[in-house]
Amino acid sequence: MEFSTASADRLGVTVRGLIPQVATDDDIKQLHDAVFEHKLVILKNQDLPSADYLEFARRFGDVVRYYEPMYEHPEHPDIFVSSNVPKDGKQIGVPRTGKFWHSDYQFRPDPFSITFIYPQVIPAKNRGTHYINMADAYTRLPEDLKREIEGTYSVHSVRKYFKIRPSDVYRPLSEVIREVETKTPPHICPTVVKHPRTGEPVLYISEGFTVGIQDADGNDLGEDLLQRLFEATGQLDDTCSQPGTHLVTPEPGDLLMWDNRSLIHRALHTPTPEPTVSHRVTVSDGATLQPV
Ligand code: AKG
Repeated sequence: MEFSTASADRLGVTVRGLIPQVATDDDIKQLHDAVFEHKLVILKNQDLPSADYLEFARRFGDVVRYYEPMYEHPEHPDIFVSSNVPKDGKQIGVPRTGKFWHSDYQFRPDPFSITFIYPQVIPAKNRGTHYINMADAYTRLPEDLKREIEGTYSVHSVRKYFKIRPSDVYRPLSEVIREVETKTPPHICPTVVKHPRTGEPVLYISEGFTVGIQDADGNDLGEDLLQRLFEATGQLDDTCSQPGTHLVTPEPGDLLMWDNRSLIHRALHTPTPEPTVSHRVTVSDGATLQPV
């Protein structure tokens, strides 16, 4: 296995020469450490059948199946499919997923430790994913804003980006909203968490899933504070060009794995109808998020 780190303004580390099916425990440990050190690892030249992909991911934690079945791979339900390519005239998975800043499962108390993405069909133009390292973003916050959020808690919910399912057609919206709020109630987490592996403080908020901020007694601190945090971290910049925002454009054969508790991401979807398919697997290490 050969690791090469990107230049200072790029995110992550590239790994060549790994054959996941024969990876040793030491290989897995090195990769696991690299995910937490560099936040993003890109495994090059992969050609993995889905069953082997799942086996590989399982070596990093418990594979967690996404809670909404419409995203499932038809033969491997633990794989979440983002696709705009129908198979035999049928939609597989969900098109245009993740086109907003978020960390996967941030709206739940048990966010994934690592997200794996294995692109299957890559569009020629406008492809890739933007990332922000929220541990770095925290260190860049102005001191007065850091002080303002000390000891606060953020409220996360899926409600802004929950996708209407085919089975919701003809249902009253109020009923769907009630179901979303019951099944995935808003959850409250320290605004700055201590990363369970690295110990780093991470500003744990995203424009997609964070819907409120409150003090330790549960008093709402207002939308303005949240907007200032999104602004300061580059999440309101639709050009995604603020320092600290990184675009990663995969090549065929790339398998990406990243630290889902440090990075927030936002998919770049092509506005033209180019085919795109990717397979996502998520794992959990069971850690809960604690304040710094
Ligand atoms: C998540 O819930 O973790 C997602 O990534 C949702 C993506 C989407 O539905 O667009």
